[in-house]
Amino acid sequence: MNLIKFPLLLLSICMLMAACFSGKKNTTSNEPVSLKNVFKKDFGIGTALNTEQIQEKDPKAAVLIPQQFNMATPENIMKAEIIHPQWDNYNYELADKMVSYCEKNNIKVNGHTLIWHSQLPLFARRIQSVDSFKTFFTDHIKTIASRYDGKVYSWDVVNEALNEDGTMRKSVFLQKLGDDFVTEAFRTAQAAAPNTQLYYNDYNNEQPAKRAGCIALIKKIQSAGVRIDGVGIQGHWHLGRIPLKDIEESIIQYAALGLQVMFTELDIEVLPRNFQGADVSQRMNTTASSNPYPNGLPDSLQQKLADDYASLFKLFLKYKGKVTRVTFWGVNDGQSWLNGWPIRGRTNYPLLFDRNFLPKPAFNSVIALKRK
Ligand code: 9MR
Repeated sequence: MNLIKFPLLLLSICMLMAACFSGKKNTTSNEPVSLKNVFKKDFGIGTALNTEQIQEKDPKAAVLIPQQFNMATPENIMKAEIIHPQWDNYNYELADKMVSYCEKNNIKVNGHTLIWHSQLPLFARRIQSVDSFKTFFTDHIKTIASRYDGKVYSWDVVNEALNEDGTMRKSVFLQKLGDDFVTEAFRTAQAAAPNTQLYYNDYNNEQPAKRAGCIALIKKIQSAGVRIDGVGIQGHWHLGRIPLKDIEESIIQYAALGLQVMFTELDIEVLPRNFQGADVSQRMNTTASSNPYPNGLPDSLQQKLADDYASLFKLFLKYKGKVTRVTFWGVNDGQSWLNGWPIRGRTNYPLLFDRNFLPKPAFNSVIALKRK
């Protein structure tokens, strides 16, 4: 190679590498950097979808969702209260729309959720007789799981059946059906949806006591010869207090049961809160300091959030293969449930995209893990 051409060649290689590592654009096209592509070989990247997003009423979300995510969970519209409002009446409109929207955009749907004590329809809460409640329980699972078999990729068959100490929550299901109800839910789902992945989902089940209860529950299902394919750790955590050791231990222990491990409702609370978890019945009172950042998150906290997300994704990457999906609980900060819980009307910043759908430093820190 002659002396004139060599520096030119060197320059073009440098420019190509700079473009490649700039964190803004892919080199091969003008496509923005996308979570689902960057982590394609590692695990699925999901988001919760709300009604507006499913109906494509939100133009910016309509662009961002298929660009960034290859998996999605309906935030509310497949919960019993909405999909099964009366004994003999199922309302599939939004669930069908979700399925067709996701099919069109190559997004796998995780149905959420067949059996949960919360957001039950009024008629179900009023059922007195054990026999009628059993019929409701079985019909509900059979009808919905069979309708969507092959259309949704997976189901959270049972959600949040455990207390913090690992004992069974005294839900209406436990009271009416006894503590085999979880196994029975999976047995019924398995028969109705043989082509669908079946998961147990909970929050704080990375914590040792609750994890032990969760493992006992899973073993019980397995020893009854019933299929369970995965366990969801919701991942509603707090800034600066991500329980990385417990999360790592949980991935190892759950995977040792032969299950896929998923982080199913990931968000990081940056506002003051005096308890951990996601029990929707828990509330806090408004005080003068409960909404400290109505006009934007200070840079120092923005950075802390970026560091927390990077530590989490570093751990997820260490266990890729065992960790099969990471789902954020919402598309952008403005759409997060944490703006309204446990105190209404706060301005929260728990996700990777800001209120204008723009990537935050936390997005860049997560992407940067794959660019090292
Ligand atoms: O994000 C959901 C919010 O819009 C609902 O009002 C709330 C009430 O049921 O449920 C939220 O989602 C929950 C999920 O279904 C199960 N885990 C905890 C989530 C946050 O509360």
